Amino acid sequence: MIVRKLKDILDTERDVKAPTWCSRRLLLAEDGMGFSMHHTVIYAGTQTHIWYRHHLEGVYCVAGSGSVELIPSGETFQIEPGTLYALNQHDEHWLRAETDLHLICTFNPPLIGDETHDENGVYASAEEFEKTRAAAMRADN
Ligand code: 9YT
Repeated sequence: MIVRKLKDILDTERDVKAPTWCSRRLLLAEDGMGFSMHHTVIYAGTQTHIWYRHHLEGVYCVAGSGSVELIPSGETFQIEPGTLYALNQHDEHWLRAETDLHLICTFNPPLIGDETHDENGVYASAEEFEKTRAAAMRADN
């Protein structure tokens, strides 16, 4: 069994920080569950362009308020505690936070490490991520 506490991963390599959010990666691929699970905070007053071409993501709100707008249709859904949205079609979207938005996010396939969005709001596929990580390790040696 894996037991892990949020307080024990804060400010470690599992606490990934981006300009509009932080993502505390409670479960990653190496944990062998077949999905990753994160406690993510989207900062109040921000908007983030997201498009997970290589992943499916389920998002469950536990605190705060905001909205998700589908691109290109503009269809918008309010997010509040108790709301789930699932990007079951790799949906491109804007995520907006009115107050700090606390979200439990699950990814299939699981994230591997410190993935962050590229200029299109995309996380690299597992293959691309491992290739980049191996190249960075080679450059370090
Ligand atoms: C809800 C969402 O997609 N936020 C961006 C961060 C991402 N979910 C993550 O890696 O936790």
